[in-house]
Amino acid sequence: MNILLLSMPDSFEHMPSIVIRMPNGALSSLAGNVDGHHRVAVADLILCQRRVRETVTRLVQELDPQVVGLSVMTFQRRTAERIIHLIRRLKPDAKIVVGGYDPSLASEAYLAMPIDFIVRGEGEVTFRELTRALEGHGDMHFISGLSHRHEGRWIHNQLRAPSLLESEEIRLPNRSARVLEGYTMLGRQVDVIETSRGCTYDCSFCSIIEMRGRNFHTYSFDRVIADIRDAKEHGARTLFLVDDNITLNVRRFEALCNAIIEAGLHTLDYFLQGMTSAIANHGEQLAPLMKRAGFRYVFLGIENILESDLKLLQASAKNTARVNGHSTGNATLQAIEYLHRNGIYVVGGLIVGSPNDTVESIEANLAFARKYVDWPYIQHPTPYPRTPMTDDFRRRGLIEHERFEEYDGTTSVVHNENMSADEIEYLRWKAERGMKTRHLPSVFLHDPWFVARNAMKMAAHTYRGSTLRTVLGLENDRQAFARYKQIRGKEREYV
Ligand code: B12
Ligand code: SF4
Repeated sequence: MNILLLSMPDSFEHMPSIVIRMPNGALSSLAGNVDGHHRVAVADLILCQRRVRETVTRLVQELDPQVVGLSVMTFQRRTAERIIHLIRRLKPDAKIVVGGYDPSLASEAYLAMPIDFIVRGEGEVTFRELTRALEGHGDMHFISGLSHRHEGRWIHNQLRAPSLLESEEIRLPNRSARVLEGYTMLGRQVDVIETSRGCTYDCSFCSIIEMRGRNFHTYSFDRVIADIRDAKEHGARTLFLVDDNITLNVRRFEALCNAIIEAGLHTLDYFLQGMTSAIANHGEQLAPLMKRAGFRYVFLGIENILESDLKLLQASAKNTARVNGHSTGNATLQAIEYLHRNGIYVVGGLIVGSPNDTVESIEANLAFARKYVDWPYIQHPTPYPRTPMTDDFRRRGLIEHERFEEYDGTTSVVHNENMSADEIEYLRWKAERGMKTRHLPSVFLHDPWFVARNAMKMAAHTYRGSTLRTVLGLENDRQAFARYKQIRGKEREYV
C-alpha cells in the first residue's frame, strides 16, 4: 500500500520555524515499523508552514495513498481537522488514521471527524497490525490500542501495553521515507533520536502518565548508536534526544555518554531534556562527561523556583537536591552551576501562572530566569486532556475557554485567584523578549553565518507586535502586546 504520514505545521512561540524545524520522531519510527513492501512517505508540515494546502494536495496527488496518518498534539487539533477534510475531498476512499497525544487522550474529540481509525498510545505495533488487517491479514477487533468503526459505531479495543524496548520489538526509524527538506536547528541540520521511553514521576501538568502509565523502558546502546549513525548519515549535525526523562537513570545516562564518546559520535551537537535533581546530585562527574559527549544545550525542567508552586505542580521530588540521601533544598541553582561550569547552555523550563501565583511570585521566577538561564522556555500551566492539573483547574473554574489551538503553552488560557490569564501572559511575554536577545552572541560564535543571515528575521519574530512607536516610547507595551496577540492569532491559520 502507499502510506502518507503527516505531522502538523503548528509551532509555538519558543519554536519559531525560522530557527527550529525538527522532524517528528513518531512518524519516522512508524515508517520503520510497517512491513517492508509498503511505500511510505513522511511529510513534516512544519517545513512548509505557509504552503500547507498546496503541499498536502501535491503529495496526495503524487503518492496516491491508500492510508494517510496524522500525528496530532492538542494545540494542533483544529489544523488536523482541516487537513482531514482536505484529504477526504482529495481522495474520498483513503483510510485516515490519527495518532499521538491528542487522539490518544481526547479520542472523543475525533469521533465526529471523517476519519477511519484512532491509534491510542504507542503506535508502531498497532499501526503495523492495522496495515496488515487492511490487506486482509488480521481482524480489526483484535488489535490492541485501536479504535475503529463497526456497523456505524465506534469500537475502542483494549489498550496496548507499552513496548518492551529491550526486546528490540521496535525497529529503527526509516528516515529515508521523508519527502520534504529543510530540517534545522539554528542553521544546522537537526534530527531526533530516542534512547528510552517513559517516566516514573507524576508531575500534575504532564500527559505522560495517562498516555503510557508509570514505567521506563530503554533501548540497547547498540541500537542507540546505530540510530545516531543513521541520523548522521542522513545529514544531521545536531541531535535532539526526545526521551521523556533520560536522566531518570543517571548511571545509564553516564554509560550512554561514554558509549557516544567511544563510538566517536561526540562531534555532533546534542540537546536533551533533564531533571534538575539528577544534574544537581550527580553533576560533579556527570556534567564534564556530558560536555565531552557533545551535549550543548540542556532543557532543564525547573518548573518553578518557589516551593509552594512546585508542590502544586507535583514537581518537588524531581527538583530536590540531596546529600547522603537527605534533602538539601531546591536543586535548580546547583544544576545550573554544574552545567555552566562545563560550558553547557541552560534552556530554562519554567511554568508561571499557577493558581497561587501573584505578580510578585511571577516576577521572582522571571528575575531568576533573567539571571541564570541562557534561553528562557517559560510557559503557562495548560490544561491538556486528562492530566491531574486539568481536572483540578476544571473543578475550580479556572479554565478560560476551550479554543484548543491556543493551548500551546505560551498562551495563557487559565486565570487564577489573583490575576487574569491575559495579565499572566503579558508579564511573561514582556520579560522573555530581552532574555532571548541576550543569547544571540553565543549563537553567533557557534554559527556566525546563520546568525548573520537571519538576525533581523529572528529579532522581528522575537519583537513582533512592537513598532517604532513602541521603541520610541510613544506607546506603551500593552499596545504592542495586543498587536502581538493579533499576529499570533493569524499565524495559527495554517490551512
Ligand atoms: C520531545 C518533545 C518535544 C520536542 C519535539 C521534538 C520533535 N520534533 O519531535 C520539543 C521540545 C520541540 C517539544 C515542543 C512542544 N511540545 Co512536546 N514533548 C516532547 C516529549 C518529551 C516526547 C515526544 C516524543 O517525541 N516522543 C517519542 C515518540 C516516538 O513518541 P510519541 O510522540 O508519543 O509517538 C508515539 C505515539 O504517540 C504514536 N503516534 C504519534 N503520532 C502518531 C501518528 C499516527 C498516524 C499513529 C498511528 C501513531 C502516532 O505512535 C508513536 C510511536 O509509538 C513529549 C512527552 C513528555 N514526556 O513530555 C512532549 C509533549 C508531546 N509535548 C507537548 C507539548 C504541549 C509541546 C509544546 C506545545 C509546548 C511544550 N510543552 O513545549 C511544544 C510544541 C512544539 C511545536 N511544534 O511548536 C505535550 C503534548 C500534550 C498534548 N496533549 O498535546 C507533551 C505530551 C508534554 C506534556 N506537556 O505533557 N516537545
Ligand atoms: S519528570 Fe518530566 S516526563 Fe516525568 S512526569 Fe514530570 S514532566 Fe513528565
